[in-house]
Amino acid sequence: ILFNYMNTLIQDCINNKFSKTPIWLMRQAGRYLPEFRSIREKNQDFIKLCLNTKLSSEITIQPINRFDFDAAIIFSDILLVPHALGQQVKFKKNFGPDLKKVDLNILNDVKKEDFLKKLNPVYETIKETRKKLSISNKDTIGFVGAPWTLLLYMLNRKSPKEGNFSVFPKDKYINNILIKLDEFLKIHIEAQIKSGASIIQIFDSWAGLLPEKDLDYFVYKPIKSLVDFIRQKKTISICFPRNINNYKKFVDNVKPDIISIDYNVDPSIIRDTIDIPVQGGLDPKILLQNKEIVRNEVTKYLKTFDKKRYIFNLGHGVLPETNPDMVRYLVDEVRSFNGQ
Ligand code: 1CP
Repeated sequence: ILFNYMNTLIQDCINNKFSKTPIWLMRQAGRYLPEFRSIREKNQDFIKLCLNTKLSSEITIQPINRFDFDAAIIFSDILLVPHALGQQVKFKKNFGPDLKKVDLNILNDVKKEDFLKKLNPVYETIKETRKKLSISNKDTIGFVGAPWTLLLYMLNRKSPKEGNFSVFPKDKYINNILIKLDEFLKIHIEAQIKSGASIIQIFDSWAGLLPEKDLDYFVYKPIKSLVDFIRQKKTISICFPRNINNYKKFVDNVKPDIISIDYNVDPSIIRDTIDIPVQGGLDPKILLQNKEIVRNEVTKYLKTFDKKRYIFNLGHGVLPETNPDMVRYLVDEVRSFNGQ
Protein backbone atom coordinates (compact mmCIF):
# COMPACT_ATOMS: atom_id res chain seq x y z
CA ILE A 1 0.00 0.00 0.00
CA LEU A 2 1.31 3.44 -0.87
CA PHE A 3 0.50 6.23 1.55
CA ASN A 4 1.06 9.95 1.19
CA TYR A 5 3.86 9.97 3.75
CA MET A 6 6.69 7.49 3.87
CA ASN A 7 9.56 6.58 6.13
CA THR A 8 7.91 6.88 9.50
CA LEU A 9 8.02 3.98 11.95
CA ILE A 10 4.24 3.56 11.77
CA GLN A 11 4.22 3.48 7.95
CA ASP A 12 7.04 0.91 8.13
CA CYS A 13 4.97 -1.14 10.54
CA ILE A 14 2.07 -1.24 8.10
CA ASN A 15 4.37 -2.05 5.19
CA ASN A 16 6.11 -4.86 7.10
CA LYS A 17 9.45 -3.05 7.10
CA PHE A 18 10.27 -3.22 10.77
CA SER A 19 13.13 -1.26 12.28
CA LYS A 20 11.91 -0.14 15.72
CA THR A 21 8.68 -0.38 17.71
CA PRO A 22 6.94 3.00 17.35
CA ILE A 23 5.64 4.62 20.53
CA TRP A 24 3.23 7.47 21.21
CA LEU A 25 0.53 7.84 23.89
CA MET A 26 -3.13 8.78 23.74
CA ARG A 27 -3.57 12.10 25.54
CA GLN A 28 0.20 12.61 25.46
CA ALA A 29 -0.37 16.34 24.95
CA GLY A 30 -2.12 17.47 28.08
CA ARG A 31 -2.85 17.48 31.69
CA TYR A 32 0.03 15.46 33.19
CA LEU A 33 2.60 17.90 31.78
CA PRO A 34 3.53 20.97 33.88
CA GLU A 35 4.32 22.91 30.69
CA PHE A 36 0.73 22.26 29.52
CA ARG A 37 -0.75 23.21 32.89
CA SER A 38 0.99 26.55 32.89
CA ILE A 39 -0.55 27.41 29.49
CA ARG A 40 -3.95 26.06 30.57
CA GLU A 41 -3.98 28.20 33.73
CA LYS A 42 -3.75 31.34 31.63
CA ASN A 43 -6.36 30.09 29.12
CA GLN A 44 -9.58 29.28 30.94
CA ASP A 45 -11.75 28.83 27.84
CA PHE A 46 -10.81 25.35 26.59
CA ILE A 47 -12.48 25.63 23.15
CA LYS A 48 -10.69 28.93 22.58
CA LEU A 49 -7.39 27.30 23.52
CA CYS A 50 -8.01 24.51 20.98
CA LEU A 51 -8.68 27.21 18.37
CA ASN A 52 -5.49 29.13 19.20
CA THR A 53 -3.06 27.87 16.56
CA LYS A 54 0.08 29.22 18.18
CA LEU A 55 -0.63 27.65 21.58
CA SER A 56 -2.17 24.44 20.22
CA SER A 57 0.82 23.69 18.01
CA GLU A 58 3.10 24.45 20.94
CA ILE A 59 1.15 22.02 23.18
CA THR A 60 1.21 19.39 20.40
CA ILE A 61 5.01 19.55 20.30
CA GLN A 62 5.57 19.60 24.08
CA PRO A 63 5.56 15.78 24.53
CA ILE A 64 7.70 15.37 21.39
CA ASN A 65 10.33 17.70 22.81
CA ARG A 66 10.30 15.90 26.14
CA PHE A 67 10.06 12.24 25.06
CA ASP A 68 10.80 12.17 21.33
CA PHE A 69 7.61 10.18 20.65
CA ASP A 70 7.30 8.80 17.11
CA ALA A 71 4.04 10.59 16.40
CA ALA A 72 2.44 13.90 17.40
CA ILE A 73 -1.31 13.91 18.04
CA ILE A 74 -2.81 17.31 17.38
CA PHE A 75 -3.97 19.20 20.46
CA SER A 76 -7.70 19.62 19.85
CA ASP A 77 -10.85 17.82 21.04
CA ILE A 78 -13.51 15.54 19.58
CA LEU A 79 -16.17 17.96 20.85
CA LEU A 80 -15.02 20.75 18.52
CA VAL A 81 -17.25 19.09 15.92
CA PRO A 82 -20.53 19.62 17.85
CA HIS A 83 -19.24 23.13 18.61
CA ALA A 84 -18.71 23.84 14.90
CA LEU A 85 -22.14 22.34 14.10
CA GLY A 86 -23.79 24.93 16.32
CA GLN A 87 -24.25 23.13 19.63
CA GLN A 88 -22.52 25.16 22.33
CA VAL A 89 -19.88 23.21 24.31
CA LYS A 90 -18.31 24.34 27.57
CA PHE A 91 -15.74 22.55 29.72
CA LYS A 92 -16.45 23.04 33.39
CA LYS A 93 -13.89 22.50 36.14
CA ASN A 94 -14.42 19.22 38.01
CA PHE A 95 -17.34 18.36 35.74
CA GLY A 96 -16.13 17.95 32.16
CA PRO A 97 -18.03 18.81 29.01
CA ASP A 98 -21.35 20.64 29.30
CA LEU A 99 -23.32 20.82 26.03
CA LYS A 100 -26.31 23.06 25.39
CA LYS A 101 -29.75 21.55 24.84
CA VAL A 102 -30.71 22.12 21.20
CA ASP A 103 -32.98 20.61 18.58
CA LEU A 104 -30.41 18.72 16.52
CA ASN A 105 -32.39 19.34 13.34
CA ILE A 106 -30.23 22.51 13.28
CA LEU A 107 -27.58 20.25 11.70
CA ASN A 108 -29.61 20.34 8.48
CA ASP A 109 -28.85 24.03 8.04
CA VAL A 110 -25.08 23.99 8.62
CA LYS A 111 -23.07 25.09 5.60
CA LYS A 112 -19.79 23.36 4.77
CA GLU A 113 -18.00 26.72 4.39
CA ASP A 114 -19.11 27.92 7.83
CA PHE A 115 -18.09 24.65 9.46
CA LEU A 116 -14.64 24.78 7.83
CA LYS A 117 -14.22 28.43 8.78
CA LYS A 118 -14.92 27.71 12.45
CA LEU A 119 -12.42 24.85 12.51
CA ASN A 120 -9.81 26.55 10.34
CA PRO A 121 -7.47 27.18 13.32
CA VAL A 122 -7.28 23.39 13.84
CA TYR A 123 -6.09 22.97 10.25
CA GLU A 124 -3.59 25.77 10.73
CA THR A 125 -2.35 23.98 13.86
CA ILE A 126 -1.71 20.86 11.78
CA LYS A 127 0.23 22.90 9.21
CA GLU A 128 2.28 24.58 11.95
CA THR A 129 2.99 21.23 13.57
CA ARG A 130 4.12 19.70 10.29
CA LYS A 131 6.49 22.61 9.78
CA LYS A 132 7.97 22.02 13.22
CA LEU A 133 8.29 18.28 12.51
CA SER A 134 9.52 18.67 8.93
CA ILE A 135 13.06 17.50 9.48
CA SER A 136 12.00 14.48 11.50
CA ASN A 137 10.28 11.36 10.24
CA LYS A 138 7.36 11.46 12.64
CA ASP A 139 3.67 11.05 11.90
CA THR A 140 1.18 13.82 12.54
CA ILE A 141 -2.04 12.32 13.88
CA GLY A 142 -5.34 14.04 13.23
CA PHE A 143 -8.47 12.59 14.79
CA VAL A 144 -12.23 12.57 15.10
CA GLY A 145 -14.72 11.18 17.57
CA ALA A 146 -16.69 8.31 16.07
CA PRO A 147 -20.34 9.08 15.22
CA TRP A 148 -21.66 7.01 18.15
CA THR A 149 -19.47 8.71 20.77
CA LEU A 150 -20.33 12.17 19.39
CA LEU A 151 -24.05 11.35 19.20
CA LEU A 152 -23.90 10.27 22.83
CA TYR A 153 -22.28 13.52 24.02
CA MET A 154 -24.66 15.60 21.86
CA LEU A 155 -27.80 13.94 23.25
CA ASN A 156 -26.62 13.22 26.80
CA ARG A 157 -25.01 16.70 26.93
CA LYS A 158 -22.39 15.56 29.45
CA SER A 159 -20.01 12.66 29.96
CA PRO A 160 -21.84 9.30 30.15
CA LYS A 161 -19.18 8.26 32.68
CA GLU A 162 -21.55 7.92 35.62
CA GLY A 163 -23.92 5.65 33.71
CA ASN A 164 -27.57 6.73 33.44
CA PHE A 165 -28.08 6.93 29.73
CA SER A 166 -30.44 4.77 27.71
CA VAL A 167 -29.89 3.47 24.18
CA PHE A 168 -31.54 5.75 21.64
CA PRO A 169 -34.24 4.51 19.30
CA LYS A 170 -33.13 3.98 15.71
CA ASP A 171 -35.70 6.53 14.54
CA LYS A 172 -35.67 9.28 11.91
CA TYR A 173 -34.27 11.93 14.28
CA ILE A 174 -31.29 9.79 15.33
CA ASN A 175 -30.71 8.54 11.80
CA ASN A 176 -30.56 12.09 10.49
CA ILE A 177 -27.96 13.06 13.12
CA LEU A 178 -25.82 10.07 12.10
CA ILE A 179 -26.09 11.05 8.42
CA LYS A 180 -25.06 14.63 9.22
CA LEU A 181 -22.17 13.46 11.41
CA ASP A 182 -20.96 11.20 8.59
CA GLU A 183 -21.04 14.15 6.18
CA PHE A 184 -19.28 16.65 8.46
CA LEU A 185 -16.77 14.21 9.92
CA LYS A 186 -15.63 13.48 6.35
CA ILE A 187 -15.26 17.22 5.73
CA HIS A 188 -13.23 17.51 8.94
CA ILE A 189 -11.09 14.46 8.08
CA GLU A 190 -10.40 15.68 4.55
CA ALA A 191 -9.32 19.13 5.78
CA GLN A 192 -6.99 17.55 8.36
CA ILE A 193 -5.40 15.34 5.68
CA LYS A 194 -4.99 18.30 3.30
CA SER A 195 -3.27 20.23 6.09
CA GLY A 196 -0.75 17.45 6.66
CA ALA A 197 -2.22 14.78 8.95
CA SER A 198 -0.59 11.49 7.92
CA ILE A 199 -2.84 9.34 10.13
CA ILE A 200 -6.44 9.74 11.31
CA GLN A 201 -7.43 8.08 14.59
CA ILE A 202 -11.13 7.47 15.21
CA PHE A 203 -12.01 7.52 18.93
CA ASP A 204 -15.11 5.51 19.80
CA SER A 205 -14.57 5.90 23.52
CA TRP A 206 -18.08 4.77 24.47
CA ALA A 207 -18.53 1.84 22.03
CA GLY A 208 -18.41 -0.48 25.04
CA LEU A 209 -21.69 0.86 26.40
CA LEU A 210 -23.70 -0.65 23.54
CA PRO A 211 -25.28 -4.11 23.54
CA GLU A 212 -24.05 -6.45 20.80
CA LYS A 213 -27.23 -6.09 18.74
CA ASP A 214 -26.76 -2.31 18.33
CA LEU A 215 -23.11 -2.38 17.23
CA ASP A 216 -23.82 -2.77 13.53
CA TYR A 217 -26.04 0.32 13.36
CA PHE A 218 -24.18 2.63 15.76
CA VAL A 219 -20.56 1.47 15.44
CA TYR A 220 -19.54 -0.79 12.53
CA LYS A 221 -21.43 0.90 9.68
CA PRO A 222 -20.71 4.54 10.61
CA ILE A 223 -17.01 3.87 11.31
CA LYS A 224 -16.56 1.77 8.16
CA SER A 225 -17.86 4.69 6.12
CA LEU A 226 -15.12 6.92 7.61
CA VAL A 227 -12.37 4.27 7.27
CA ASP A 228 -13.23 3.76 3.58
CA PHE A 229 -13.09 7.51 3.06
CA ILE A 230 -9.67 7.78 4.78
CA ARG A 231 -8.37 4.92 2.62
CA GLN A 232 -9.54 6.71 -0.55
CA LYS A 233 -7.38 9.62 0.59
CA LYS A 234 -4.36 7.27 0.87
CA THR A 235 -4.10 7.92 4.58
CA ILE A 236 -3.76 5.49 7.50
CA SER A 237 -6.71 4.91 9.83
CA ILE A 238 -6.50 3.78 13.45
CA CYS A 239 -9.71 2.74 15.23
CA PHE A 240 -10.19 2.70 18.99
CA PRO A 241 -13.58 1.12 19.80
CA ARG A 242 -12.95 1.21 23.55
CA ASN A 243 -14.26 -1.64 25.69
CA ILE A 244 -16.05 -3.60 23.01
CA ASN A 245 -16.22 -7.34 23.71
CA ASN A 246 -15.29 -8.62 20.28
CA TYR A 247 -12.40 -6.83 18.58
CA LYS A 248 -12.16 -9.50 15.90
CA LYS A 249 -15.71 -8.86 14.81
CA PHE A 250 -15.02 -5.12 14.74
CA VAL A 251 -11.92 -5.61 12.57
CA ASP A 252 -13.74 -8.02 10.23
CA ASN A 253 -16.57 -5.55 9.74
CA VAL A 254 -14.69 -2.24 9.65
CA LYS A 255 -11.26 -3.22 8.23
CA PRO A 256 -9.17 -0.35 9.62
CA ASP A 257 -5.43 -0.20 8.94
CA ILE A 258 -4.58 -0.39 12.67
CA ILE A 259 -6.68 -1.45 15.67
CA SER A 260 -6.09 0.23 19.04
CA ILE A 261 -7.03 -1.95 22.02
CA ASP A 262 -8.12 -1.11 25.57
CA TYR A 263 -6.71 -2.65 28.76
CA ASN A 264 -9.64 -4.94 29.54
CA VAL A 265 -8.90 -7.25 26.64
CA ASP A 266 -6.39 -10.10 26.83
CA PRO A 267 -3.57 -9.18 24.39
CA SER A 268 -2.79 -12.83 23.58
CA ILE A 269 -6.35 -13.35 22.33
CA ILE A 270 -5.97 -10.28 20.11
CA ARG A 271 -2.66 -11.64 18.79
CA ASP A 272 -4.18 -15.04 18.02
CA THR A 273 -7.32 -13.77 16.32
CA ILE A 274 -6.45 -10.50 14.55
CA ASP A 275 -4.04 -10.14 11.65
CA ILE A 276 -3.73 -6.38 11.22
CA PRO A 277 -1.24 -4.16 13.13
CA VAL A 278 -2.26 -3.59 16.76
CA GLN A 279 -1.72 -0.51 18.91
CA GLY A 280 -1.93 0.02 22.66
CA GLY A 281 -3.27 -1.97 25.56
CA LEU A 282 -1.22 -1.01 28.64
CA ASP A 283 -3.45 0.14 31.50
CA PRO A 284 -2.68 3.85 32.15
CA LYS A 285 -3.05 3.15 35.91
CA ILE A 286 0.14 1.04 35.66
CA LEU A 287 2.06 4.31 35.23
CA LEU A 288 0.96 5.24 38.78
CA GLN A 289 2.76 2.14 40.16
CA ASN A 290 6.49 1.51 40.65
CA LYS A 291 9.08 0.97 37.93
CA GLU A 292 9.27 -2.79 38.37
CA ILE A 293 5.55 -3.15 37.67
CA VAL A 294 5.82 -0.81 34.68
CA ARG A 295 8.71 -2.83 33.28
CA ASN A 296 6.87 -6.16 33.72
CA GLU A 297 3.74 -4.87 32.01
CA VAL A 298 5.68 -3.28 29.14
CA THR A 299 7.53 -6.54 28.62
CA LYS A 300 4.26 -8.46 28.62
CA TYR A 301 2.86 -6.39 25.73
CA LEU A 302 6.10 -6.36 23.74
CA LYS A 303 6.57 -10.12 24.14
CA THR A 304 2.97 -10.91 23.28
CA PHE A 305 2.90 -9.19 19.92
CA ASP A 306 5.06 -9.77 16.90
CA LYS A 307 7.26 -6.70 17.04
CA LYS A 308 6.75 -6.07 13.35
CA ARG A 309 3.05 -5.49 13.81
CA TYR A 310 2.82 -3.57 17.07
CA ILE A 311 2.70 0.12 17.99
CA PHE A 312 3.29 0.80 21.65
CA ASN A 313 0.57 2.91 23.32
CA LEU A 314 -1.77 2.79 26.32
CA GLY A 315 -5.22 1.20 26.61
CA HIS A 316 -6.71 4.69 27.19
CA GLY A 317 -5.35 8.21 27.73
CA VAL A 318 -2.51 9.19 30.08
CA LEU A 319 -4.04 10.01 33.47
CA PRO A 320 -3.60 13.60 34.75
CA GLU A 321 -1.90 12.39 37.95
CA THR A 322 0.85 10.56 35.99
CA ASN A 323 4.41 11.56 36.86
CA PRO A 324 6.24 12.63 33.65
CA ASP A 325 9.33 10.81 34.99
CA MET A 326 7.40 7.54 34.72
CA VAL A 327 6.54 8.35 31.10
CA ARG A 328 10.27 8.90 30.53
CA TYR A 329 10.95 5.48 32.08
CA LEU A 330 8.26 3.85 29.93
CA VAL A 331 9.68 5.27 26.70
CA ASP A 332 13.21 4.17 27.65
CA GLU A 333 12.00 0.66 28.47
CA VAL A 334 10.18 0.28 25.16
CA ARG A 335 13.19 1.56 23.22
CA SER A 336 15.68 -0.64 25.04
CA PHE A 337 13.63 -3.80 24.56
CA ASN A 338 15.49 -6.10 22.18
CA GLY A 339 18.35 -3.62 22.21
CA GLN A 340 16.60 -1.22 19.86
O1 1CP B 1 -7.53 21.00 31.13
C1 1CP B 1 -8.63 20.52 30.87
O2 1CP B 1 -9.57 20.47 31.67
C2 1CP B 1 -8.85 20.00 29.49
C3 1CP B 1 -8.67 18.54 29.45
C4 1CP B 1 -8.73 18.06 28.02
C5 1CP B 1 -7.66 17.84 27.15
C6 1CP B 1 -6.19 18.05 27.46
C7 1CP B 1 -9.92 17.80 27.27
C8 1CP B 1 -11.30 17.96 27.74
N1 1CP B 1 -9.57 17.42 26.01
C9 1CP B 1 -8.20 17.42 25.88
C10 1CP B 1 -7.41 17.14 24.65
C11 1CP B 1 -7.78 15.97 23.83
N2 1CP B 1 -8.96 15.27 23.88
C12 1CP B 1 -6.98 15.41 22.81
C13 1CP B 1 -5.64 15.97 22.31
C14 1CP B 1 -4.49 15.72 23.20
C15 1CP B 1 -3.89 14.36 23.17
O3 1CP B 1 -4.58 13.36 22.91
O4 1CP B 1 -2.69 14.26 23.41
C16 1CP B 1 -7.66 14.31 22.31
C17 1CP B 1 -7.20 13.32 21.24
C18 1CP B 1 -8.91 14.24 22.98
C19 1CP B 1 -9.93 13.23 22.65
C20 1CP B 1 -11.16 13.13 23.45
N3 1CP B 1 -11.88 14.14 24.04
C21 1CP B 1 -11.88 11.93 23.66
C22 1CP B 1 -11.48 10.57 23.09
C23 1CP B 1 -10.35 9.96 23.83
C24 1CP B 1 -10.67 9.41 25.21
O5 1CP B 1 -9.98 9.82 26.13
O6 1CP B 1 -11.58 8.59 25.34
C25 1CP B 1 -13.00 12.22 24.44
C26 1CP B 1 -14.04 11.23 24.93
C27 1CP B 1 -13.01 13.63 24.67
C28 1CP B 1 -14.04 14.44 25.38
C29 1CP B 1 -13.46 15.26 26.49
N4 1CP B 1 -12.60 16.30 26.32
C30 1CP B 1 -12.21 16.81 27.53
C31 1CP B 1 -12.90 16.08 28.54
C32 1CP B 1 -12.78 16.34 30.02
C33 1CP B 1 -13.69 15.13 27.87
C34 1CP B 1 -14.70 14.21 28.50
C35 1CP B 1 -14.10 12.91 28.91
C36 1CP B 1 -15.17 12.07 29.60
O7 1CP B 1 -16.33 12.01 29.17
O8 1CP B 1 -14.80 11.46 30.61
